[in-house]
Amino acid sequence: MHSNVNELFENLWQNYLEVTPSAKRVHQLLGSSQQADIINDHIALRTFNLEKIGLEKLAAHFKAVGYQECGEYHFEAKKLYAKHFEHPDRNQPKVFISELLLEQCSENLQRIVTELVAQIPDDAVTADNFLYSGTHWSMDHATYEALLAESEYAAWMAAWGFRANHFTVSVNALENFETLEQVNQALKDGGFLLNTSGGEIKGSKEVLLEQSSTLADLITLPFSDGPATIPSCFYEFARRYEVAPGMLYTGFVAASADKIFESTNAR
Ligand code: OOG
Ligand code: NI
Repeated sequence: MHSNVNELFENLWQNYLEVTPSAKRVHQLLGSSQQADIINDHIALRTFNLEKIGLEKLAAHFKAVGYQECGEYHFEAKKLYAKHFEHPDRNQPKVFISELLLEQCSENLQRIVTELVAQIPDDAVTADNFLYSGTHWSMDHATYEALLAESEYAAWMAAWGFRANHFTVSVNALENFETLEQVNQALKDGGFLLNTSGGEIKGSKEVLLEQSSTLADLITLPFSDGPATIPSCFYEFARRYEVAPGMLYTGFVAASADKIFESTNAR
């Protein structure tokens, strides 16, 4: 595991860029000339709730660089459970980790996922690079489609594996924009497609957090029986409101998160 938080995030960022070419263009569009105002509010990772690779196994890598558990979230319809983590250094991004609750899924899905996960070497899970190691298995296109028919989340996870599925621009820190509406307009003017599930803006000032996101980039993945183009990763934008003077809300909002997950849906 990494012991340096900045090193961990630099690796997660480079790995995310490999499958999210639009991220660079987002920075050009939103950042000031020096780009020093692009601050990450949070990142998110996904997994399956099998003992070998469950949420806590991912969390251990963040705890090793000083993160602490801060909140938990339930997504009944999507069969997901999540926690968020914060670093004592408020400038470090928050971390949102979710897991698919396999016992609530079909036997076929459970069988497919168990077979994929069995191919991960035990020592891969504690290795420095685990959180940006991608997949440890090969999969054919029919298997991806079978997962997709039941759970978009399961299909995404089987295709892309362990990596940050999004980074999130802190709108509060931007110099050239004040509101999320302004950010969304600039993105649309720049040709980006936004996730409109639950509206372009999820949340409100009342729940202390407003969020929007792009639709995931479309990237060609080499399945075992040939390449296919599928959604990879996306970019999110978050504006936080004060809970007290000078103190921004640091949690997440389950109803909004439920819609953000859909940024990687098939289109
Ligand atoms: C995480 C979705 C939730 C947020 O900010 O509420 C989220 C995911 O898509 O894995 O990122
Ligand atoms: Ni997010």
